[in-house]
Amino acid sequence: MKGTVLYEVKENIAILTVDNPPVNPLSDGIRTGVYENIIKAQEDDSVIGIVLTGNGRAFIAGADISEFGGQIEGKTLNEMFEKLEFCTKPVVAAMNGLALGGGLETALCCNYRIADSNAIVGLPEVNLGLLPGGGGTQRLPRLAGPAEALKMMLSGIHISAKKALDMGIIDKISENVVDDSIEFIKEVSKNTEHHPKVRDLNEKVIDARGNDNILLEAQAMAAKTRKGQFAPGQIIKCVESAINIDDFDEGLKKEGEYFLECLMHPQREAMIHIFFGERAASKISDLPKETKIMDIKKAGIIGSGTMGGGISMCFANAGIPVHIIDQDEENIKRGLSVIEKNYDFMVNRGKLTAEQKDKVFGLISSSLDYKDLSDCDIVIEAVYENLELKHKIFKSLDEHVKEGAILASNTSGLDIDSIASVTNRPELVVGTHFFSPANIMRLLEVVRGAQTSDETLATVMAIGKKLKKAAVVSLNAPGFIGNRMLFRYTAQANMLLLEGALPHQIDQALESFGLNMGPFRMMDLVGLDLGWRARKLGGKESPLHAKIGDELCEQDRYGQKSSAGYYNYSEGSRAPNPAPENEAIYEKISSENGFTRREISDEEIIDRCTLALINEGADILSEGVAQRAADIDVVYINGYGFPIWRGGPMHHANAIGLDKVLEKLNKYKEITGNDAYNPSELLIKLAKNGEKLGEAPKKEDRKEKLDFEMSSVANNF
Ligand code: 3H9
Repeated sequence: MKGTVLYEVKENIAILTVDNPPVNPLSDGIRTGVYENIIKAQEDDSVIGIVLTGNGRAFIAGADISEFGGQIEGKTLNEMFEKLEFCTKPVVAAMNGLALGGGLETALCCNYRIADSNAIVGLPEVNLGLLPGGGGTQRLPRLAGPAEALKMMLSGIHISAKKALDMGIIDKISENVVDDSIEFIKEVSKNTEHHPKVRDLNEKVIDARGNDNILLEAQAMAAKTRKGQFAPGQIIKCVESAINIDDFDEGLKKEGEYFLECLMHPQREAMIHIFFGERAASKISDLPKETKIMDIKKAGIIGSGTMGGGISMCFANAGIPVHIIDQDEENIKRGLSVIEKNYDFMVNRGKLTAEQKDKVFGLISSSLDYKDLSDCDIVIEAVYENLELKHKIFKSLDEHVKEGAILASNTSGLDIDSIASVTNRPELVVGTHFFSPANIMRLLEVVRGAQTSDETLATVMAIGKKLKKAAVVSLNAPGFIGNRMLFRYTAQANMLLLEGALPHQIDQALESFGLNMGPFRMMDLVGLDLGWRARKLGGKESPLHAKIGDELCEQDRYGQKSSAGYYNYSEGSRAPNPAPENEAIYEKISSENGFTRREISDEEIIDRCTLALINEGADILSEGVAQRAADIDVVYINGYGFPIWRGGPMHHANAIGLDKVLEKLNKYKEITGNDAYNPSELLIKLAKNGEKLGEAPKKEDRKEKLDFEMSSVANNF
């Protein structure tokens, strides 16, 4: 069994300590341990009460997520909760640290809750496609009121001990939870034999009866923030039961039924795949465990534009001083004022206090001189995509930045080895591809060059964790992981347009599949002119899939920036309006290129665009550019708006079945003749063996990596 519960008696109080490092989840050994030790304490006549606490930094981080979907051993959570709640002696939860999910639910089954001032509580099950199925949906509304409880459960937010006290979730804050809990039991035991149970506190739920607004507001919140997800609706139904059903156990029973539906739902598996996928992504298989991690005390950023500013905020938010360099004073002034506006916005929304803002903003300095970067431990270049310019910058950085410091590029697809080659420290050069807006987007692609050292890579991954990013390693290959997939995906969206579908139909189909934003809205946002200008400059003909976009650019339709692209935009608005005037262009380009426009179903649109992602993802994996399929999923969910509840494109492929994926690829190859649907060899092999997309093949079995010189992907960045 996993985990143990330590037992000791101090001053006639039994102290049960949950020990299951690093964060004390409720694995079988813990459930059984708590259950048996409660019986032991009850049977010991000298014991007058029980303190339940955790070892290390957590009280209890929740149910053991790795057990979901498998066979459960030992006592069940419900048996443990019942033992706690109906214990004949008073039980205090001494919440020494994190109390999340089943951890908070454990505390809610105790008579009293005393928390350390640094403790964090929350019911984040929704992030795993689940609901708080250990009584949380019935007990939290009884303490915090249904409206606040719903907000907590639908957002999955972590809240501080201070806030939990204000909300009535805990009874007291203490700097010494175990000793204070012992004293507390001794004191209350003198005055009463009746110790409160949360299940009996009905006032707040009864007050909410008949108030439809509470549930309506929750539904609106779920629709806005959790589009397409199954668990939020189940949570709301549970709270509705808590409000309307008199019998607490009947409410618990309903919760159990709704929980089971979540547990069996494919979204649960998809979301837990991402939970473990994000953690696995930080583990690099060929890095020795003892790899040294450098101390990063100060960072430098080249460029004060949108990316440079956002990256600077990430470092400052993590408490790391950061120095920005730009080539002219005006740029810096503008960049700093954008950063300050972003912080002011956070203050206005109550996400930061004015003092906190002064502190983080105070960590950002700036100047025009590369010499001012001499004491930085890492410098990240964030200027526009031009290899020559990057060469010039890295030569200068190599000259001015101290020996041993890391030099990183924020390039979204240029050759890191080429950038490293102009320095005398290629082992310290690495790609750090942040996504815009960098202070908000979680994805960080870490690009490992041919000479990037183990220490450099391990250090940058550690920085990623410190900056609260989902960091994923990519080998140095055109478009890395995300943009290479995006390129294949948008190319297919464009082919569908050429063949007869319209932008709004394609966008709507993919948005109904769960994408945050359809491809044409996205292309309008990014600007259609970037690729067009690059092709014009290079004297290159437009590839087939870019012909319509390039023609729109010829007519000054660059996307949102010119208020016209695939859609029309009114002044100052980002809302897309139909552009019927484009239809003549679509028809002309289609016929010029030999296409007879046809009706295309939503199913074909979704299939073809997702297959393009899956097929390219499989190639990326077979080249070892990504370490494992889950890394690709983490990239596409955190950087490109793929729905988390589908678990990412690779998980989606595994869920459909790789034999089905192959069948569809072959079908669309036949219909369109398009090479994008030539199935990846890896897919063919895995489907044949009845296997799934997982780890990248061993080095000797890998396909040759895509070449920067030859690749059509590289020519588009
Ligand atoms: C639940 O409670 C359902 C109930 O309502 C009852 C239903 C009947 N289980 O994230 P880290 C592992 S659902 C198993 O790197 P941090 C994690 O995989 C649960 N393992 O550290 C990692 O392993 P490894 C509700 C878990 O400091 C290691 O611990 N609870 C669990 O950045 C360290 O994790 C949640 O959703 C777990 N519950 O963050 C909380 N939690 O070293 C989920 C962690 O092998 N957990 N591990 O890679 C978290 O949000 C973060 O892990 C936490 C720590 C904030 C706790």
